Amino acid sequence: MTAAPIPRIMGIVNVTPDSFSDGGRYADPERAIAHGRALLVQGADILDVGGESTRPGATRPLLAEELDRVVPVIEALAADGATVSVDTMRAEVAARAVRAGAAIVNDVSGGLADPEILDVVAQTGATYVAMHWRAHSDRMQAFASYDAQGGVVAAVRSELAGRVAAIRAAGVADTQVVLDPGLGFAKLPHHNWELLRALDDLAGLGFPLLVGASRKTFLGRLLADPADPDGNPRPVGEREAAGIALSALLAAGLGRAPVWCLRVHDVRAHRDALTVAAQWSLADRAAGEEES
Ligand code: PMM
Repeated sequence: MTAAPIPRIMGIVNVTPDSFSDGGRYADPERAIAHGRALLVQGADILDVGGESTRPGATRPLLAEELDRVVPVIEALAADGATVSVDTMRAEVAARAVRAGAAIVNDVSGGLADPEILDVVAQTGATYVAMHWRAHSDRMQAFASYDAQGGVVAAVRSELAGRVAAIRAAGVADTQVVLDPGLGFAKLPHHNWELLRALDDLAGLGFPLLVGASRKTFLGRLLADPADPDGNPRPVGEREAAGIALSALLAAGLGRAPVWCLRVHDVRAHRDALTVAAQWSLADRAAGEEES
């Protein structure tokens, strides 16, 4: 048995006052830079710098606000030698971020929010993460319905294939592209679990996969207190262990396909989980060699 490669870790640096997962702790550029540096020490391979919160219901920042948030942070972290990704849906932000040193454009809209972002990617040669997305965060949950298209896995696969066609048409090379199922974006909890169990279907499109599950509501719902009559999800700060378990399962291949990258908040904890997975596959390989 050949072991799947261990995923890369993308550490999250949200330079936003209103992110659901870290509550604006790194909204100030200096704090965001310090946080990014700390994530590198903890073992991040990539730092994902974002200036727009995409939590359900969020409203969009102005372009100038987004630029002011992310550009100085990207400049400083890229100057340190980090591989930096910009989490943006805007072509202008992507262009300025790549000029500031970003190597990856992480577009949660897969080119739907601002199609010109694909031209920026084509011209700069940046790696492009195209996530499955249906609408902006203030109304995306109204689009969490997939029954008419044969279920969530078939729908996400076909909609991502549509994005791939647009990405190619803009002149982006296949080697630049990474796909992402978009957990939590226009998805109900069961949709996220179905996608996680069928990553092989999405891998069938022929591109590396990125998965972002860290601290999301579907984990909070899974962990809801059964005694709570309102069924409230476990608070965001108490979901980390579930995310770490998921990273370990995905690294062990239980999503039925290798994952190229995991997007996470607590880099050290997820790095530990992946170190265990790597050790496990080394032991598997040694056992295989002994048998042969
Ligand atoms: N999730 C969020 C933001 N950006 N990017 C990608 N590629 N995939 C994701 O799942 C994703 C993302 C929202 O989570 P956050 O508010 O914790 O950053």
